[in-house]
Amino acid sequence: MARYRLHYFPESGNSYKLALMLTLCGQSFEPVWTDFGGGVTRTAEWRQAVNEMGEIPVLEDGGTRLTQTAPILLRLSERYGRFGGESEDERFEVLRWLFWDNHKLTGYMATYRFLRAFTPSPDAAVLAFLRRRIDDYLRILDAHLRKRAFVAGERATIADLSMIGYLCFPKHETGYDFAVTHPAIDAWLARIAALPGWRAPYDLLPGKRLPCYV
Ligand SMILES: N[C@@H](CCC(=O)N[C@@H](CS)C(=O)NCC(=O)O)C(=O)O
Repeated sequence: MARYRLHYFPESGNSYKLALMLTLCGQSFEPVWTDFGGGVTRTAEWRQAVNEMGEIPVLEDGGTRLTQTAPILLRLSERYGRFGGESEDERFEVLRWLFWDNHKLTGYMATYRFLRAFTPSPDAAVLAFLRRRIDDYLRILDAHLRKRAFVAGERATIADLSMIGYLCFPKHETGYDFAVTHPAIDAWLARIAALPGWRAPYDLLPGKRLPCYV
């Protein structure tokens, strides 16, 4: 049996963060496709048996179920000695951006993309509100990346692997064409895609997809 089992659905950028980290660390995992669109993560049974927080992804590590991508990325980084901060300042920087990503970039981008692409008639005012927030975050990130190759300096870290989670999906889903609007983000995504072993989200996360409305 595989050491790692990843409960995921293909459109989940949070799942992609873990799938990519494991892959870049040379680890395989058993993919456990989950019927997120069918509402399984909202059921009391699933929450009791798999994740009390009602969220995907869940990473089974041996017999232990782990949730929340940021601490999981930290654990894997320590375990494999890859993509961590090397100095105290770099470790602080990694944490600083992981928190920002969870609260701001991923938090809003995941919600925006899901509403925009995977729900049949999203509320235009809600979409506009979310987009204004994301535009601000992307401006912040683009400015940050104009001065350095990766988020915490000149090497890729788990902060990068977390922050790209929702930015690597096709542009018709995200509604952003970074090559046109955010050149520093676009160049950074290309640097990440050049890491040995990198794979795109839908290559790493196979299986039945949600209906896409855009
Ligand atoms: N902070 C969590 C976020 C996980 C998350 O929001 N996952 C989404 C799917 S990608 C989810 O399950 N959402 C269900 C909900 O918000 O009700 C993490 O990093 O693992």
